[in-house]
Amino acid sequence: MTNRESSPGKPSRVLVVDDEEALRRALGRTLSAAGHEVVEAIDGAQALEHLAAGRFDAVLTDIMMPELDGLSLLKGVRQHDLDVPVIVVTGSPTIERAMAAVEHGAFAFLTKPLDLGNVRDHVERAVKVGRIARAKREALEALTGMAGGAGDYAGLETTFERTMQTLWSAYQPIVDRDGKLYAHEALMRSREPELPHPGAVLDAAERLGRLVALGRHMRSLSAATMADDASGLLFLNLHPRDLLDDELVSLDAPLARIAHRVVLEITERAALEKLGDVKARADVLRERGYRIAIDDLGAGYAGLTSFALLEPDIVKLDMTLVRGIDQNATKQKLVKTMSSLCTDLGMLVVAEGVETKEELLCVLELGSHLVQGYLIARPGPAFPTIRWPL
Ligand code: G
Ligand code: MN
Repeated sequence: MTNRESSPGKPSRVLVVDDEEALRRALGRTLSAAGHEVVEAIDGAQALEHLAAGRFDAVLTDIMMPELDGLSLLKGVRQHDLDVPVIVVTGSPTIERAMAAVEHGAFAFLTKPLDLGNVRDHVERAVKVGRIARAKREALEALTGMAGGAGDYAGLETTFERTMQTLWSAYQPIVDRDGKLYAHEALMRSREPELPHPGAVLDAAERLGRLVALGRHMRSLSAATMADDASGLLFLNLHPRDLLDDELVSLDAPLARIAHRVVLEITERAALEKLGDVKARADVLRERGYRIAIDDLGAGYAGLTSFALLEPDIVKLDMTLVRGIDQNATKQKLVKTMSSLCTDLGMLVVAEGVETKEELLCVLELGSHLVQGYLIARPGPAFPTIRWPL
């Protein structure tokens, strides 16, 4: 194990996979010059042999290759190593390819002609992120004493299947300025000790290429609950990958019948622009009757791509903006500006993660239309009781 372990001091090993010799060599030279130890492979099959023989810190692979192509390689890589970042290169970008790459956990998706400096920067980042992921897993394994643990593909698959059987939806009320119920947000919850948090479940689904199945399962659970409740409004979290699932826009989908009572939340944390024609998808969803919300607004993304792409009906302010807002002038200014801009644009603003009465008074004063948080109700089985402290 020790000789295969990567530590920050060692040169990083990068596997470059491309059937085009001139390009492969040029990439190899660039990356060697940047201090990486480069191993070249002429196709996916050869790459898998290298991966079986030793650990890499990053893989850079072409998509179109004879024998085993880049996407099959991406799937194969995950059976050997759940952490190594894979950068996928393509000559002809299509939404389908980008989708498949995302689904199988590609770290980045680059289009030819390649700018070698840009490739070098991506590899640099990939190596760092991969090392963080590995260190995190090693720490987790040491702490939980799970040899292999979630690092073992077959084991992870079994755990994930078990998790799917016990997943349930908690609901958290979203209320208006008078404390009256406006909607419930459905939140994924797991009873599986090895994947106890929604983040862990999503992470496993992503590694296993099961995001689509997970999204469908959660939507059907919520659809069943909401069908019993004749008029309630449902907020539902989508993974960006769900946006590209045809089942989501299908008229036969479990949720389709109550689409006019559903607000789909799409997180601003994701790089949506990578996902192809998100705008067209959002338009189809709106045609079906769904409304769209941007989730976690202000959680670190500076740009406003998500606004332009999604034209949301509702905006949810990230709880990092809400926490302690009564004590923080910068947060107050930001929330005030966002609330008034959104109001002008006809969008409703939800302040998430309200925990204290002071925070509640403050976000209402600054113009939030709706509020959600532990102060009002913790997420729980359908449906928790609302406490309104004002
Ligand atoms: O990404 P999204 O905004 O959908 O995540 C909501 C998460 O935040 C849920 O897991 C929910 O349990 C949690 N949450 C909801 N209200 C509060 C709150 O008032 N405080 C904190 N810390 N977490 C909250
Ligand atoms: Mn949410």
